[in-house]
Amino acid sequence: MSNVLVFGHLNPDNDAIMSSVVLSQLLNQVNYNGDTYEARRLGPLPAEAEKLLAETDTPKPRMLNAIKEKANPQQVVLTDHNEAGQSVEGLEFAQIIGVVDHHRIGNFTTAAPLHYIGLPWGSSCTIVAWLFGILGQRPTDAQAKLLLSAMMTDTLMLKSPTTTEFDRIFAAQLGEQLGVDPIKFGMEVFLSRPSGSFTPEEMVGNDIKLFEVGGTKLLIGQYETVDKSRALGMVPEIREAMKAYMKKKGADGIVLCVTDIMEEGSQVLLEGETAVAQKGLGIEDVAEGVWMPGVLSRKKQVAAPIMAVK
Ligand SMILES: [Mn+2]
Repeated sequence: MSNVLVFGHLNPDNDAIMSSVVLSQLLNQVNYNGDTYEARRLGPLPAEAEKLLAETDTPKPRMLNAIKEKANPQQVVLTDHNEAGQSVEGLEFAQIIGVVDHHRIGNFTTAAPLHYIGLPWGSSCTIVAWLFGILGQRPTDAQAKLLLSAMMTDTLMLKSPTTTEFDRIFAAQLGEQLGVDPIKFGMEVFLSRPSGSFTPEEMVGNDIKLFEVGGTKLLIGQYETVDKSRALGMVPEIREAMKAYMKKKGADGIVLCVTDIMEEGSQVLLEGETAVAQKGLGIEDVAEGVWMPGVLSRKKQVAAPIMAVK
């Protein structure tokens, strides 16, 4: 019997946290493989996650800083990511026994067979909700609440183009169980974020991922807000924070999407070596950034077209 660590990506968002927390609970509930499962996190808890965990009396996952080389490698399950560049330091020393994810597959290899559940649905928590049925379980109300919250934040209340029929079906089911309207509930979750107090550094580093594209290291960040005007009043400071973050991470370029959930679009700022991003997005590096209407999904509308540049 081993203790398997279950965790989402670096700079965790609500989906990374809730998918690891609820999946580890589910696997413990069914005594999967006779192992125990412990949720961990690779960064600070987002404000909404902290609030939801407290409301449901769910223990906060402990921080995981690095994995060390051991004779018996640490077994892990990755949720909401699969790329080493977005994962824990020392992942190469771990044995990845499972992945539950809704992202592209980077250069992913393992030595042994594994559980790999990759579905292009709107959130990793939708996949976890589906796994409850597969394993003959029904989520508790607390689990339903945690799952639904992340399904709503990851799909921007089912408005993002990443939203699928399955997200709608499971959101309706969980909403019915909880007696809430999923969209209204999602709105409350969004409004529990302290958006008014974000500093430029937090806007840049809050939700950012590293991608390798054509030999260059490109950071792509997203800051979601219900009112972009405050953020856009601080563009020079945000640009300074972008440069500093890029330097700290040793990246060549950085893209930041300031996504306005209400106006349904993103203001895109570029710093450093971003020729590939400019080509992929069909935009230029303009001082105040470029407004891209309808762009809500980093994965589908920002990262994918950049990755597709030849
Ligand atoms: Mn996700």
